[in-house]
Amino acid sequence: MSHKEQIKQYKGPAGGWGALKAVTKSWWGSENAVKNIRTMLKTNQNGGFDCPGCAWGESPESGKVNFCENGAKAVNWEATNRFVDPEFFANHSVSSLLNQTDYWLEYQGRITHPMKYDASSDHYVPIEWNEAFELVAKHLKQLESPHQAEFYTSGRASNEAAFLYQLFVRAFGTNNFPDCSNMCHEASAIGMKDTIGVGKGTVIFDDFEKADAIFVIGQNPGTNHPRMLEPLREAVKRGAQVICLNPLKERGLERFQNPQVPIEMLSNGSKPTNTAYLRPALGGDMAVFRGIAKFLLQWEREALASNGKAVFDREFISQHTTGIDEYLAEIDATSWEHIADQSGLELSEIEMVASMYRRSERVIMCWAMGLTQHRHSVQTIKEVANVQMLRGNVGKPGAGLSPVRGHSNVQGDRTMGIDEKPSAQLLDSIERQFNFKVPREVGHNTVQAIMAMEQKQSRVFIGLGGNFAQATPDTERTHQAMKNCDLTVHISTKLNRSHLVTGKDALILPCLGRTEIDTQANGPQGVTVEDTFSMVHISYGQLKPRSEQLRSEPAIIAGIANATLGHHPIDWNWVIEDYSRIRNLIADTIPGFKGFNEKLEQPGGFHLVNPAAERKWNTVSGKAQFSSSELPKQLISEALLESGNKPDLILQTMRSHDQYNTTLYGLNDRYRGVFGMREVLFINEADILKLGFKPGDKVDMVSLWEDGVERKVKGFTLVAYDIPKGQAAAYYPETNPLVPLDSYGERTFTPTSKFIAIKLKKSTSDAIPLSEVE
Ligand SMILES: Nc1nc2c(c(=O)[nH]1)N[C@H]1C(S)=C(S)[C@@H](COP(=O)(O)OP(=O)(O)OC[C@H]3O[C@@H](n4cnc5c(=O)[nH]c(N)nc54)[C@H](O)[C@@H]3O)O[C@H]1N2
Ligand SMILES: Nc1nc2c(c(=O)[nH]1)N[C@H]1C(S)=C(S)[C@@H](COP(=O)(O)OP(=O)(O)OC[C@H]3O[C@@H](n4cnc5c(=O)[nH]c(N)nc54)[C@H](O)[C@@H]3O)O[C@H]1N2
Ligand SMILES: [Mo]
Repeated sequence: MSHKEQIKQYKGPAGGWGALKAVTKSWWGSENAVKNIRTMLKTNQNGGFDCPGCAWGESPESGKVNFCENGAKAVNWEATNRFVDPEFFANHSVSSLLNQTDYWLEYQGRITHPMKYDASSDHYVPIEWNEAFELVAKHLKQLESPHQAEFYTSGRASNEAAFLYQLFVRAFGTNNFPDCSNMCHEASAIGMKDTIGVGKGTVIFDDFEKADAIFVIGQNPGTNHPRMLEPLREAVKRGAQVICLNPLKERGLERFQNPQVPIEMLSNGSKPTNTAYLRPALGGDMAVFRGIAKFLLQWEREALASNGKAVFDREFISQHTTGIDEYLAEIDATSWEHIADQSGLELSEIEMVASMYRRSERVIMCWAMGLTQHRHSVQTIKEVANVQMLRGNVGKPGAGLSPVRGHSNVQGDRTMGIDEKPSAQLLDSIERQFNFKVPREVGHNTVQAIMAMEQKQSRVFIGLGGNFAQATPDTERTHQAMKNCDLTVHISTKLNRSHLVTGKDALILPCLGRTEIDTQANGPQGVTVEDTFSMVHISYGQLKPRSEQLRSEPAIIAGIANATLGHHPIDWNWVIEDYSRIRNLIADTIPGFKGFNEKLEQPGGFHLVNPAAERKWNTVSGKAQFSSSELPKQLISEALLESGNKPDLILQTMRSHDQYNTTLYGLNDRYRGVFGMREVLFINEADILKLGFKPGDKVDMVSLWEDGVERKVKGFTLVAYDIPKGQAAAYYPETNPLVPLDSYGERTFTPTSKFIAIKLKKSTSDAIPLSEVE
């Protein structure tokens, strides 16, 4: 396969014919096409299979087949016929594999056998499952303290796998649960818990059909949650307002259609008039929402003075909330100048959005990484919640807060207890249920885990899925931290760079993917997941496993647990014979899961009750809490400002249309018009000229940070793009070496992947040649 590098503007719609064409192409490119199509047809249907793509949910009533281009890609990618078997590893040393691109590594196919790293030959060699489990047990038991091991989870793990994993790890003695959520929606969980008492979204699918306005903030659903385009399109069609806040003109968000209807477009212009697309500064959203609140307050005062119609929902505020006076004082204390300056918008634009918001009785606010990967993300999300509470837009039909989750079960994993700072309630419940003393110390999150490995305090790393080495910030430093370990273990489906950044010992434990039939002693097993609307449903794999050697995630966890702890606190091998036994344990331990196995029989699964959606507030005061945080004085770190080292640009790192996080399906980003390459930097044409370059030039990027360490990536092509001046955008994970490990969100420890101060230099290297696949 060769790749032609090309930049051309995308003119078509999103989610329509172009999308289907891309899927069809990937189907016919796959040797498994017929089987995959069969799998696709069962995707997301009742009693069928949960798409491993994203966490977007479906209406349980619809029962219709709904899949999207990227779900199709995810399924095809897993169902490939290509193998990474012992012979592959015999032919390729680890050092030689390290020279390949991430794209090449994953493209090699499914890992078929458990493998152990042999340092003397620098090759992975096959190992028997039981020996692998014994090796993990040996390392874990050698540690001076259970807190010297890190147990990572990526959000694709099922509820059953996650529950067993956390039980094993806590029985082992630690809460060291770094997880992908730490890099993702951590701020949403913290901000919402503080304000409305629960860290999950308050809306369900049906609310989208009832909303008068839907905000899409810092999110690119055309690529990352394509099934969300459908309810957005429906909303515009029935006259609801759709308001997007995104510095990039995302074509996939601006234009969407399905094959049956003509192009629709989100615009500020003439037609249709019920949409708006505003482009704030990176990190400017808190200021935008403070501005909306300031307009609402002004109008509320005018209404009070003239006996006009209230703007605030005064009844909601007085019955359900505390802290309004402090909050209003904080709004008054924030100057219009500060708001305009930090938001990157004109006040007239904020006024327009505020009036659209005011016009609507029922408003949903959706957001994703554009809000959560900043230093002040918690405050930003609280400000979004504040604005919603001013008009009672929480806990009523068609309204609410909707952090749109990423991985298909990232929300469920937290519900199951994958949490480095678990609630006392959860720990008490585990202690009661399983009769052992659970660790009460707060464990490590992702950034802390890296730091602990860096300092050689933590010596064992186990990853349940994911690609820790590439998804995390400060790549060079993180890789060194992993190499410091005595043992690294990855439970994975496909080869990735994390497998090549080995500890002294290293294991790859290959597992079944969600597309595959999982047969245990009592027959085929299903696993459950929780979507972004807190719907829990069961999923059965449909395809024959790629290799007889593969084990399920629960079986691998049980194997490790059994070798390490024996029958403590449960008989691990017995529970995995039939996953309904695991679900019975969940039912007895986790709130909301009573009668778990029975509830799953309902078509579409069941909804986990969200108290805030019923206006019950799980906060200290028992009320929803307005929070009055000051706008940050400036967005750039103070130390950097003082150093006088002025950045050329602020960079955000994001996803292309052809990737799933660190998994690259291809080198195209259709909606953004980039083909055959990923080392590109989107930048305003005026900035290109101002910095003395021309479009198409190759540059190196250096990030600026307080520690003065030079972090650099090389050979990026400048692409003139419709992006506000002073900003730039590039793909993750290629740019992760630029994100300093200690540049993270306040309270969240989420790397600030959407706000990196950079300087450009004329490239010192020719662009790295794109690796030819095969
Ligand atoms: N196909 C596909 N689907 C996926 C994934 C994937 O990689 N591929 N990943 C999954 C995961 S784990 C996640 S978390 C989600 C991620 O879903 P998204 O959050 O949509 O992912 P990003 O590509 O990071 O896009 C961030 C968007 O926010 C905008 N943005 C950046 N900074 C700011 C800001 O400061 N303010 C505002 N208002 N906007 C900003 C960017 O321009 C971009 O449009 O998608 C999930 N679904
Ligand atoms: N710069 C920057 N960094 C970021 C982000 C960003 O926007 N910018 N986004 C962050 C976000 S939101 C997230 S969620 C993280 C993602 O971090 P991770 O979840 O760690 O990364 P993924 O790329 O999703 O993991 C892909 C790997 O998972 C394995 N895998 C796939 N399916 C399965 C399965 O069914 N079971 C098992 N056991 N393994 C499987 C495969 O081996 C594959 O290589 O990255 C974060 N990092
Ligand atoms: Mo994510």
